[in-house]
Amino acid sequence: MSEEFKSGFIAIIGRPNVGKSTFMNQMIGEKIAIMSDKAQTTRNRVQGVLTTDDAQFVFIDTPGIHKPKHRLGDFMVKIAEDTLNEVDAVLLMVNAEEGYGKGDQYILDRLQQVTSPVFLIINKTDLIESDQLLQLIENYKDKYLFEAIIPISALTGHNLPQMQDELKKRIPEGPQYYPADHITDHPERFIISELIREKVLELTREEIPHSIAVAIENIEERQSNTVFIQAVIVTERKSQKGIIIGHQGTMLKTIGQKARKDIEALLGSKVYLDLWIKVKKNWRNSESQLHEFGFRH
Ligand code: GDP
Ligand code: MG
Ligand code: K
Repeated sequence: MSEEFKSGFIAIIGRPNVGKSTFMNQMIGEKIAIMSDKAQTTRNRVQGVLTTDDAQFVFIDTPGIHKPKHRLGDFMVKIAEDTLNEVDAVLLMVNAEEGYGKGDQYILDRLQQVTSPVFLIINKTDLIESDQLLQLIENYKDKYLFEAIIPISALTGHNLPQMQDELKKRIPEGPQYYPADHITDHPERFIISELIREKVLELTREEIPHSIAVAIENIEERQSNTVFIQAVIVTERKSQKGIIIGHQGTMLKTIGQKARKDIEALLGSKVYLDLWIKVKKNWRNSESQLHEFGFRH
């Protein structure tokens, strides 16, 4: 690996049908198309990984930035915002044909809280005239301080290489996070771990510091509508482990039950949650362990 290898996490947001999946397919190639059926459902957001000779782009389809509709809504919006602050770039995709709409304002308002650079990607430019495009760019310029405004056509591939160059300029030097042939993963991992962490903090009150982490070790669909999840709660001290387990395991059981209910609501399917606890001293100081615990996504 050369010294200038660059890598970054890039969140893609935008209303349904603006062309996010088409864009991913174009960027990552036909391999990810296998996932496209599943990508239509909320429970399998595609995360695509594009690896070139000198860069790795990890694309995350961030759920929950839209106006919350259900019980989990506020939490999801919070997670989405947290995620957007942790990534190296955010791509807000809009449909060139639709122009600027009310839904966009909600998203732009939320994005005001976001510290990562935000690119406006105007997609479907093959459907409009160039003077319309210029007008659209002018409109959006006034609404938000975008890092750049990039018109593309995900369908024809127009301007995609230029866009990739732009992105590469903005992502930091970094390691190759995933093997070159790794193209997708379960992006709900992070939300699931946060749901479990939330329950631990809620139920143990002040006794457990925020220094705990939750690692999702495995997510697997066993039968058609049951998801098997193996997760580990990581604490820094043995005494904390005792508190989380509780008297005869009652605390851990309650944490598991409550988390499972929320995860079932999130995924829209039955969940079997296998919850473990590990003590790992000073895990917070180790970069590789942070990565292992999913703090990068
Ligand atoms: P998503 O919901 O944001 O993932 O949107 P999709 O990728 O599923 O695209 C929605 C529709 O828009 C599909 O019919 C695509 O073929 C179409 N589409 C996507 N990108 C373009 C584009 O650049 N030009 C045109 N004309 N159609 C596009
Ligand atoms: Mg899609
Ligand atoms: K991944």
